[in-house]
Amino acid sequence: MPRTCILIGAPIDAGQKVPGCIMGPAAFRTAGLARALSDLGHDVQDYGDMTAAPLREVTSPNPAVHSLPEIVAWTEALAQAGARAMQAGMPIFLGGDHSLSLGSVAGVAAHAAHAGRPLFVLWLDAHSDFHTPATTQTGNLHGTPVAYLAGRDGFDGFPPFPAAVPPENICLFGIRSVDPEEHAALLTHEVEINDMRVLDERGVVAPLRSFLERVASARGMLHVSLDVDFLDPTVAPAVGTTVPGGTTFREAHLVMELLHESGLVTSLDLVELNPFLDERGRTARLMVDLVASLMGRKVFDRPTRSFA
Ligand code: 6HN
Ligand code: MN
Ligand code: MN
Ligand code: MN
Repeated sequence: MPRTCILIGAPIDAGQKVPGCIMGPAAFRTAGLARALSDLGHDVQDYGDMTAAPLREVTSPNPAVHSLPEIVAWTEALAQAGARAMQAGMPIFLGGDHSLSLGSVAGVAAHAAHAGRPLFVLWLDAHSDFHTPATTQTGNLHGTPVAYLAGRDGFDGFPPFPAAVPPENICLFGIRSVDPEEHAALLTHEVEINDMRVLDERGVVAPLRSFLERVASARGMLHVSLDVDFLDPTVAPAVGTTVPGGTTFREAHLVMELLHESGLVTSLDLVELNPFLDERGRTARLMVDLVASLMGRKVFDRPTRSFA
């Protein structure tokens, strides 16, 4: 089914310390994202790159935290843009580091609450991103969006999250790096955790299908947040936080193909691409190819589903 895809550039890099993510939106465009989508029959509207809201004076009790005013300003701007874009189609947020999801998911959650539909979040990442600004040791706020969308405390200065996503509606998929504070907090929240240990044993298909069945039976909306480091660094080197032992090229495509088959995805983040660390654009091109799989590109287009 043709969709209206709305590209929203979010050149934000203040959520971490490695320079380069700011070039992410340009790299996605250079790698042919819009063309890949329109070739699949989708209508593409590129809203261009956003800028942050005006900076306000905000401080954190945790001295490690840096760039708080910038991230709060981006969160406000992206939440507004996200909620508006949801009325017009399927927003695709082009990062930018993962702190952009503080805003993108806030906007999507506001829309879902307004529409009276439950929101589910699939987090494709090496990391759990479950710190709060109060618990982060690095002070890098790209490690916090899952805690924010789950409604955890510790986000003083941020706009209140519009409608907290129930932990059981959140699925962490592919994780293999969890800090002690995140681990402790995850033990008291019923987040669905498919870490690499689970994916090694069960593969990607069974755990993903069971999550998607829950989304479908709740008639939920589904936000997918794709961090480049979900992939193994051998296939996707262009990210500042590589962790070995990630998903393979084919596993990642299979995840995308299953998501397409489900017809459930209503919004998407593409985050953490650092073009300065890339090798002749291969990571940017792989990310675009993954989006194409998510939006319906197939090796062979079978008339009926044959893997049910
Ligand atoms: N990401 N847990 C580490 C930290 O600095 O808090 C890494 C965060 C990575 C963030 O995946 O977007
Ligand atoms: Mn992340
Ligand atoms: Mn990550
Ligand atoms: Mn940490």
